[in-house]
Amino acid sequence: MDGPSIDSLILKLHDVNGVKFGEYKLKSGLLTPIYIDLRVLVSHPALMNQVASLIYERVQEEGLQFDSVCGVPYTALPLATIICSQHELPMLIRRKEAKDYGTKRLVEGLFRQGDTCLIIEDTVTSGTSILETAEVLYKEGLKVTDAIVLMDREQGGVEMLASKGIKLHPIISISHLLRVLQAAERIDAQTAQTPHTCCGLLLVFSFFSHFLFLLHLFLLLSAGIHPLASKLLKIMEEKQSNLCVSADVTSSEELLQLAESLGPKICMLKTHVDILEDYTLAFIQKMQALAEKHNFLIFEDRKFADIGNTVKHQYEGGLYQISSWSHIVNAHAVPGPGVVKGLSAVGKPLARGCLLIAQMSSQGSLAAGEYTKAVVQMAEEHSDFVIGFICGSKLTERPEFIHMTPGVQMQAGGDLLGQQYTTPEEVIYSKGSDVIIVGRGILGASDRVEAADLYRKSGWDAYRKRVSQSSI
Ligand code: S5P
Repeated sequence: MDGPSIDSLILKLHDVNGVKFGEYKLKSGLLTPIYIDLRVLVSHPALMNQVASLIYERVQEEGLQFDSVCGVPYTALPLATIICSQHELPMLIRRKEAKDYGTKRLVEGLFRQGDTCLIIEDTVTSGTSILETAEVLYKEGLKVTDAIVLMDREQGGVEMLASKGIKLHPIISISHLLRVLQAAERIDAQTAQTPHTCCGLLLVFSFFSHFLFLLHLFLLLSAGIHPLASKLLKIMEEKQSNLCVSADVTSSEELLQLAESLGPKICMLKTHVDILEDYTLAFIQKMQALAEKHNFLIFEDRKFADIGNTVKHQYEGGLYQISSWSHIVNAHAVPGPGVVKGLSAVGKPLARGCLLIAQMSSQGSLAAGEYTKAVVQMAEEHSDFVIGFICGSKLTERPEFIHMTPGVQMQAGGDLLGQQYTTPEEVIYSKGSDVIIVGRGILGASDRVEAADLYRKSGWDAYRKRVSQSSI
């Protein structure tokens, strides 16, 4: 593949607004200096063909051997389709949503156990989306050794995927893209020097005064943490939110309304699907679409607490099929490590994560002292699936664990059934937790969106203050 064709492609991508500069406003309201959006390709068929050809050329140059091709949904799907159609290669489609009819397969297309599948992606930041697709393919018995990406934002994707056994072949690096655009006088030297190789955080935050804070998050992201934990940190940073709303309502319509209206304010939505009076898989698909639209994770607060074999069924099957849609679940450690092993057998191949309940917010909770210490040890021994804790305060300095705290309201106090409340400032700044979980503090407000924003701001200010002061 020659340099000139890549350089001309870069200019064309810029022409069609696939690459944007300036004070570009993200959905969250934050400003970002470089925005890459290759979804525009579908409106420019000639460009789409050019990109597809470049990808295929790279496949040939590398001499890659594979049995089928899978595009990461959705932007890379049409690219994979064109390549497979033009070169008569078998394709696989990875489903993103749980399907409530037919075969319930997560991968469509014919394949044999042990087949190798090549992954195609449009843009890579940390590599998480490629890994998520690979994990689904692994679960079906496929192998993934290589992935090709058009645009590499140079934020650790190559390294992260290499550590998981996947060789990433980028076609355009963001530094090259900036050089080409500067040479063509599309951007000035200052924009071309925008920091882009350190981490996405520096890209997204245009305020450098919080350098310590950014560096801290960057170190966390590069510490080889679970992809889901790193995804959560990135969502937090993009949306400036460490707020998880506990959507404890009993109608699915109200839950969807909450997800739609509070979605932009939160990093995570916590559900108790077993309190819904009208649960259906159609509802959960709408919920997944809202999680995608507003960029938040779903956490089903199922509190598994049985032997491994039972929790495996509870997680995967039954009415709720929790593993098919919930990014995160939680579990009590009372049964011993078997509970994590059972859940992990189902959740790990789907790139899901689990929180262990190390402390509880309710009065008289027995989850304390030596028990809590044993829970932390259990988490450390299963850090490939356990991403953190439900707890009241920071339990370990190991950066890969996320601490999430329920029992949060603007005023300390409690309810009549033993719930105890602490303020966001106390939980995040003083106790060192990372995420506040708020239910009735928001659900009981006359304006839920306004209340959510108050909690978001309070929690985030406390987080930034704490992280900025911590020694790195
Ligand atoms: O110790 C805990 C653990 C959890 S997950 N204490 C809790 O309150 N929770 C959950 O957090 C609880 O099940 C509820 O869904 C939410 C708190 O709701 P709130 O209305 O009291 O904020």
